Formats: sequence, structure tokens, C-alpha cells
Amino acid sequence: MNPYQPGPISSELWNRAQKRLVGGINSPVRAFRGVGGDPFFVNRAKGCKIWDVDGREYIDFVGTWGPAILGHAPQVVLDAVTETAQHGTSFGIPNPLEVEMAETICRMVPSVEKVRMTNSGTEAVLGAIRLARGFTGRDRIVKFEGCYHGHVDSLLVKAGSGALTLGQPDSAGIPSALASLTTTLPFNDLPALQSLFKEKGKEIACVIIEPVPANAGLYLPEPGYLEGIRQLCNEHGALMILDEVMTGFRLAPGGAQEVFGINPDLTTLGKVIGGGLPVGAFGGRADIMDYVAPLGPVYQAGTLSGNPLALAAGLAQLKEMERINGWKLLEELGNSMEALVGAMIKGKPYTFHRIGSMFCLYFTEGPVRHLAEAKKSDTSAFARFFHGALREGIYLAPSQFEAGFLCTAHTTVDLEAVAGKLSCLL
Ligand code: HOZ
Repeated sequence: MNPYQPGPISSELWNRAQKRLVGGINSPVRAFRGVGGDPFFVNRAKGCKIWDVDGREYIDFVGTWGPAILGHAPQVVLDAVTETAQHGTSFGIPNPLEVEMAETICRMVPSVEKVRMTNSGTEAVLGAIRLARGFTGRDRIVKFEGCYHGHVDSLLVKAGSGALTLGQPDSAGIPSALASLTTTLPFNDLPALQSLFKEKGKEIACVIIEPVPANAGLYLPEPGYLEGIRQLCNEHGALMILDEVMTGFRLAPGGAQEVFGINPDLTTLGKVIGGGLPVGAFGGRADIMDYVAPLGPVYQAGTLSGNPLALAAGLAQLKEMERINGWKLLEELGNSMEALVGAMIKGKPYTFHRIGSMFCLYFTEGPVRHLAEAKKSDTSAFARFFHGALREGIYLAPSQFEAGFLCTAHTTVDLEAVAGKLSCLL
């Protein structure tokens, strides 16, 4: 395999990074272990473009893993952060932006009646599953193979994203006693969930799911699947948690639950609502959320939760998306991409999935309905494609088991130019 060669400044930084940062990075997928070769270092991003420290330009289809829905460094976000920072960066005391963000989330996601801000998607999920256990008095959690919910001990079981990319879906360091309280089932297999509820329904605190799993590539719920989970949770007194850290405010103003018409008990959120700054949130039915401290017995806290800079950035991004109806533009771009890629792969052994502005090209004939089928992908062929794209100045997610993201700064002209460059690689 002929990996892309980063420039000299990136290479020097990479040598230094590996001495003092574990694996040279602060989050595993960035280390390029899923595709081989060495990562490059970026110090500038604007719109749909990124530039590495050697001045090389790339068109970006990762968008810092989802937050950059307007593209990088949108002026509205820069202005909001700059203005807010003049008055301080963190107070640790209630600030008005927390109220505005909570009201905005509840307005855009009607299933969320109350919310708690956190500093990451992982923290949001941590809070949501602790709350589900505290509210129901039950211990068992149900998740699905390939779904990734952040690096939460109870959920790093058959997990996606970096855990899958590195071939370690069950992390070391998690007590077997804890892991035994998590049941992992195949995605899109409602009979398997029905059987589990029949056997252990009284033990199940919650079912947590990415409504559109996007940490094992990207595959979609089959018709009736999410509705079936909702019904089973209702029948057995378990909570349904939709992990919308990635899909929230991206697939629609109200996220995947608006697209699929699902009313979960709890929702976890992040990425877009931080505008690129660290943020997460969990929310849902008020009677459940009121179990969280200081009102209830489920403790949850965070020194930087509700950070004014992160909330200013997130609110600016959400307001701009509403002003320009960004979701309509992203759907139009997604349609254009789907048509272009469809023409590129016609008659070839690939499977392309797209919903809204999220996509994945699997290097397998398909179908890809769950993790087992996703893992049939030829990851070596994907790696060659990834590096070939990099040589053309096109940055895709450095793993077959991640999703790609369009942003409102992409244009159909960009997509046509990219298709022209990539078609010879397939
Ligand atoms: N969880 C991120 C995407 N699904 C990966 C981030 C990283 O490892 O850089």
C-alpha cells in the first residue's frame, strides 16, 4: 500500500507527538491505524477546507466528526465566541446562555422537556444511563453491536468507532461484573430484542441506540425497527434512550427522532450544539430528568458544564442553521452526492449509504444492515482509496468504520470535482 506522505513539518510534529502523547494523538482514530501511514497536522480550517502545517489544502468530509455543520470557523460562530470571551471564559455560576440553550434544545427536540448540559457526548451518555438505572431501579443496559456511545465503561462492549477500528470492541479495564450488566444485540434484529425482553424484561433499565449507527460506517434502521424498540420499552417499563450526539440537529432540526417519528424517554446530544467547542447534553421527560441532582438522587456534575463559550458557539450555529434552513441545503447536497457516487460505483462491489448529510462508502457488495455485514468490507482496499483521495487533496474519515459528513459550505461544484478525482480510484 502506498500511503500518503505528509509534509516535513507534519512529520517532525508526528515524531515529537509520539514521544509524549499516547499513540501520538488525543483520540485513537486520528492515528491512522485504520488506514496505515502517518497522520498530518492541521492548524487552519475554514468552510469545507482544511490546511496542514505544510500549507497543503484539503477538502474536508469529516468536519471534526460532525460539529462543523456550517463548515469550519463560520463567521457567526467566531463572532459569538469572540464577543462572549470578552466577558470571561467560565464562571462556574449560572449564566444566561445556559437558559437560552436549554430552551432552544427543548423547542427543537420536543421529546426533551428538561436538559442537563455536559462537556462531551461521553459525559452525556454516562449521565443518561446512570439516570435510567436510578429512575427504574434496574441495572441491565441493552446496546447494539457496532453502536458507539463514547468511552463509557458499560458501553465499551462490542462498540464501534475507534474501538472497532482498532479491533478492540471490548476495552480492557472494564470489570467483568459491570460488563455482565450490559447485553449487546445485533442491530436491526427485533426478534432478538423481543426474546431478551421476554427473558429479562424486568431487569432492563434502558435500551440505548444510535438511531442511525454512524460509528461502524453508516447503516440505517429497517422500517418498524425503532418503533418496535419503543413498543417493547413501553411494555416492559424500560427507558428508550436515543443517542443523537451525531444525528442531533444534523438530520433535521429535531434530529433522527424527527425524521423517524420516534418519541424516546431520553436523548443524548453533542457535537453540533457546541459549534466545535466541547459540549454534550442529555435530556428528556421531566419526570425522569427530575431524578438528577440537585432535585433527585442521581448525581451528575461538571465544572465546565454550561460553559459560556461552548454555548455561544452552539447557539450561533443553531440560529444560523435555522436562518438559512441549512437542513434543506444539506439534503440537496446529499442528493447530489448520492447521484454522483451512485454513478461512480454502478456495477462495482461497493455499498453507499446516505441519510441527510451523513454518508459511508462500504468496500463490500452489501447489503450492509448491521455490524457483521459492515465487517465484510475490504479494509485494505478502503485504505488504498483513503490515501489515494488524500493525494488528491480530499480528506475522508481515516477508517472504514466511521461516517462522512457534508456541511453547508460544500457546493455541488465541489462534489462534482471530487467525484471526478475519486472515480479513477474505484
Ligand atoms: N468518536 C469519533 C468519531 N466517531 C472519533 C474521534 C477520534 O478518535 O479522533
